[in-house]
Amino acid sequence: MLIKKPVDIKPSEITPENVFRNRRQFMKESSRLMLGVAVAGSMPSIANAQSGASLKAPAPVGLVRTDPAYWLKNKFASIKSAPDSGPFYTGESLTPYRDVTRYNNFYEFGMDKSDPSSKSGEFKADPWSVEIAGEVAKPGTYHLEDILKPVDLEERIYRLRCVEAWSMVIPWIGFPLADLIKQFEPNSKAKFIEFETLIDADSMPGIRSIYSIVDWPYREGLRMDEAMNPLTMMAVGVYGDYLPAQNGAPMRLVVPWKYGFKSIKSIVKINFRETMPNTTWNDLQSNEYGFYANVNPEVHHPRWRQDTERRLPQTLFSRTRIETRLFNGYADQVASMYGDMDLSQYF
Ligand SMILES: Nc1nc2c(c(=O)[nH]1)N[C@H]1C(S)=C(S)[C@@H](COP(=O)(O)O)O[C@H]1N2
Ligand SMILES: [Mo]
Repeated sequence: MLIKKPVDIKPSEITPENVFRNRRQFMKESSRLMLGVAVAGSMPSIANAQSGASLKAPAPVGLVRTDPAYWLKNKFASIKSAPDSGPFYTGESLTPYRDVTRYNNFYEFGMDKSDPSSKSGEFKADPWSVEIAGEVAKPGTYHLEDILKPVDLEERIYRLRCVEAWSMVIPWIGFPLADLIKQFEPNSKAKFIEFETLIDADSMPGIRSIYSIVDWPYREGLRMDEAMNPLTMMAVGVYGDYLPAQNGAPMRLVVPWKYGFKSIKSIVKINFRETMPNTTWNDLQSNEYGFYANVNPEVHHPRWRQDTERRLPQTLFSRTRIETRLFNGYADQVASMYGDMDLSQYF
């Protein structure tokens, strides 16, 4: 019937998660081991041994993804693992890889949750360049490899809360957006930052579709202080591997205290501006989707109450509905940025 026998599960469906879990287990064990060594008094070797441990993430076989360039592969050899406490860790069960990569919103590939994974086979994430424009000292079009050269990749586990009242817990790989911003030296007029997604009708069937409601490209934006907040991240991987097309390859934004639609995928342009940019969902329906889009259980969307959420995966046997928290549980990190704002007006 509907219940999957283990034999029906292809290795490609389970490998990334196994790799991820094994690596974390390995990290834990090796850091315990190293602690012993530290007590024995050989401190300098610890850092090396630990970064050596994170080299143990073998590339999963048969995974649906865009082909990684050699340079990105090299960067993935030295990822700092997620901590076991603090804001870059949630303590909740991870949403399985299957759901993270099969239940997606990425309208460029279609409007059904399964479209991004099933209709992105033509999408190519390499070569990839990003245009940097506006109020910066170093505008230009840069190859992604050059943008990523100076950054260190790390793993962070974040909640993702969609405005449709479902949520996931996802182990991302990436770096603070602030590390990207600093490279291009924004000037004092740069008060907002605007992002755009690739438009490629050939590889993105949602763009060709006559049912498409979006005025492409998909656009999003942040206030500069939000962009510089240490929680705001650019992701280039998930579950210890490269981002699959459906999750926004090769690079997407992750803003965990805001509704998922702010976390724009497959970014090709970053524009530093003095004025607040237009954003896709706000343009489409401004009474439903604000610019700020901070997760807020007290401000309801006309079609979805926002005080609870469905934590995925939902199965026949578990239909977990949990309470939604202000700023998606990240209030300690972000509430001070909105101190004097009426959040029901600026939703
Ligand atoms: N370019 C683009 N980015 C996008 C979207 C989209 O349709 N196009 N959907 C957004 C929405 S509504 C959500 S909930 C998240 C989902 O991210 P995920 O599929 O990686 O979970 O991506 C966001 N980023
Ligand atoms: Mo969403």
